[in-house]
Amino acid sequence: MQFDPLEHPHRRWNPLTGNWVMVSPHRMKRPWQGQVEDTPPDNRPSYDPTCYLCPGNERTSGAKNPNYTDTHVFTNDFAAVLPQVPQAPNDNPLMQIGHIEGTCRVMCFSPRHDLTLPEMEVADIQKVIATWIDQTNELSQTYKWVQIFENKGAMMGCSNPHPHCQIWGVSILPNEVAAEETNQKAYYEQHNSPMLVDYLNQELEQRERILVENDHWLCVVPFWAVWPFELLLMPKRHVLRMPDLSTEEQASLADITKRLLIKYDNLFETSFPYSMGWHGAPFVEGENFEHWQLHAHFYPPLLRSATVKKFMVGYEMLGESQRDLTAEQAAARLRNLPDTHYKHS
Ligand code: H2U
Ligand code: ZN
Repeated sequence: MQFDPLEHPHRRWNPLTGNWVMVSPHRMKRPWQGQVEDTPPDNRPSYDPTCYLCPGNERTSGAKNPNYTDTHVFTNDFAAVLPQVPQAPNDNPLMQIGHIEGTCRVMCFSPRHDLTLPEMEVADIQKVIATWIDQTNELSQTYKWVQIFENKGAMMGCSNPHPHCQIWGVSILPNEVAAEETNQKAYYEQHNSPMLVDYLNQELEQRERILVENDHWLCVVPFWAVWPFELLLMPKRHVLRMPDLSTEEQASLADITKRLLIKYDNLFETSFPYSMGWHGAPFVEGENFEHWQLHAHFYPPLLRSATVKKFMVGYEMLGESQRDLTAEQAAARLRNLPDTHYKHS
């Protein structure tokens, strides 16, 4: 019998994290139901007087939002990390305590309460990217890691539908990033080339997992995806960090972001929930980070419809992640969806 990746259970390796994921494609033999389940209609007003992110409104802290017109950034009133923390004793190897300092900011994408990124104009998404770059430049003066992330949708624990993300600056490299640092560095030392640039070139050759691309960006369902419709977005050029993007690459990023998020919304004709975030080279004076490639991860929880999510339980908690739909099948489904948002078609 010959091995067929569309037929036989197998494991795939994630070279960024060093983890394996189990793929069970034979289970996909079941015909695709493709049903679209009912979700409550999304009829938000463009301004909500009770929203703590809308312009001019008061937040829990008593602070008042300015009448901002594009993006707006403020320090989280309930920040998870603080700029100054005393050193804790760390003398018990089984109960170690690590020191961390940092700051948490909230960033509104738009004054419009009713919009989401895929429904915003490309020019306005470009302003979001410009603010991400300004914030990264500012926070990297103090912190070695700047994490930009968006939790979208109640299913991902997002507390407010007003389009926003969070930006944390921290004094340490968190787990996911530390693994990416170690693995990209080891790959570079062995191959003398950045891992994700080599990977990107293979994806461009094979063209089996591409969802959308433009002159400067490539978006794929990564070979090692865990979440059913997980995505990896990367510049086609070797770029270490977001502030290194040219103006043209930023405009092009706004374009591809809108296109990929429209595909997401069209998949189940719902405002698609996800956690997304950016990873780039850390900020440490005098250290070489040539092994890094800037990228964004998109982790959506949905599996089969607007209401059926994938649970990471059982074998996944106790053994390792598992999926049925292959990365290639997921990419084809997304690629074949219309480029016009379902609300406007
Ligand atoms: P989500 O992205 O998870 O929805 O978080 C929004 C953040 O907004 C959340 O971390 C903060 C919460 O602490 N927040 C304020 O800073 N001020 C407020 O008045 C309410 C919420
Ligand atoms: Zn609002």
